[in-house]
Amino acid sequence: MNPEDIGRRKVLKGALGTSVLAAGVVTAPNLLFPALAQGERLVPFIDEQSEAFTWNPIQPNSTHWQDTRQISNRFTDNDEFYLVQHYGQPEVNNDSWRLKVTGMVDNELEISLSELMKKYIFEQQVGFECGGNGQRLLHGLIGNANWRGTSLANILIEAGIQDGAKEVVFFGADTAIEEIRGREVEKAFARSLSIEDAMRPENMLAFEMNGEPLPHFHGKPVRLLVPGWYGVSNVKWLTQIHIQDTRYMGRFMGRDYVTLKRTDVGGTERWVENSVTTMNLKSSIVRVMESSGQYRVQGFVLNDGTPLENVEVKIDDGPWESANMSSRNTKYSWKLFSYNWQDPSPGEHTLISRATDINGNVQATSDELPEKVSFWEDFAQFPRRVRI
Ligand SMILES: Nc1nc2c(c(=O)[nH]1)N[C@H]1C(S)=C(S)[C@@H](COP(=O)(O)O)O[C@H]1N2
Ligand SMILES: [Mo]
Repeated sequence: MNPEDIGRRKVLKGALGTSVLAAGVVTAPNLLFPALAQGERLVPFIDEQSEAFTWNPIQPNSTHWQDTRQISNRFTDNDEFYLVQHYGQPEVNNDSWRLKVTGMVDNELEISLSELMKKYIFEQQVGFECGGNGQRLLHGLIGNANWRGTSLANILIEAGIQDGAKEVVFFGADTAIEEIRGREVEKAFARSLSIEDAMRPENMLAFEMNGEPLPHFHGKPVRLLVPGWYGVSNVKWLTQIHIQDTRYMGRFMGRDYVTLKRTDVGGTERWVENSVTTMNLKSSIVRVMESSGQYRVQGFVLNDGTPLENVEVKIDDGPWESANMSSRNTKYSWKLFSYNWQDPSPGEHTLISRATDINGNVQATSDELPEKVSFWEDFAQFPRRVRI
């Protein structure tokens, strides 16, 4: 599918949205991010990143990023939601698929898909980004969806975690030959959580995405969702949950998705490595719309679920001004915002946004962030340029 087709489909979606609105199902706040209406136009960004930006159609086994300038809806379509997979996209048969729960439990479990779909079901809106998302992709490794699935905590309670257990490891069906210290070994994609993190009630074994069975590329039939954490935690094609009394080591916990920062450690400056876990507070402007001389600046916020105090937008050297938040935002969704830009003067302008949470954390500029050499966790304020 080429970008023009996507554009056309968006318009179609917009038209459908309007008829739903006419039926009174959707309330006004959804209009914060409508698809392009008649007479509306996207004001092009003129910053370096935007000019270098390319958008590729979805291909099997490859990374896909959204064109964030097209974000027009609370939910990302399943076939636009970004894709990252390190070991390809394994074929998993729904009928023969089993989820095994093994290790330090009173009852080891082996659950079929139809059994799983009858247990402790709930739905929630969750948005997330890859820990490797960044300004170079205009933050396109991102998406927001409504998920339906089973409570992880309840499965773990059913299995009965034994005393002394420390860690819960989640294995995917996807494997690859990795060379580790000179030896070639077969490894499955895996991530782990402490028992405490694993027992959070919002953790979900998801089997539906936006009302459809979980698509193949997104981890069919079941994936883990750890709301508020970077995408790498959300193990796709999940087949085994193993409980153990030692820390799990592996490429995606200990080698990749590890940030390296220079920070103060009890009074001593040290280089610290941290496995990517909860999402840092981040906002970004994604598009500027113009209609009959009225300008609107739109963007998103992602974080670990801490409620926000506000999101502000600054134009050139002007003051920080509050943006409007969509009332449809939920604790773990992406949070869409919109700012009415009054009477911009002709010429070039710099637009920037920053989010503040209720604990007083303010999204930093890149200069204010501690020295960081890894590209993981790119959450600095992101200045954008437009010409009016
Ligand atoms: N089994 C498996 N799960 C995985 C991965 C993977 O390579 N294999 N990649 C992770 C990473 S790094 C990200 S960012 C998210 C992406 O999820 P999505 O492709 O559904 O957007 O899946 C995570 N889950
Ligand atoms: Mo990722």
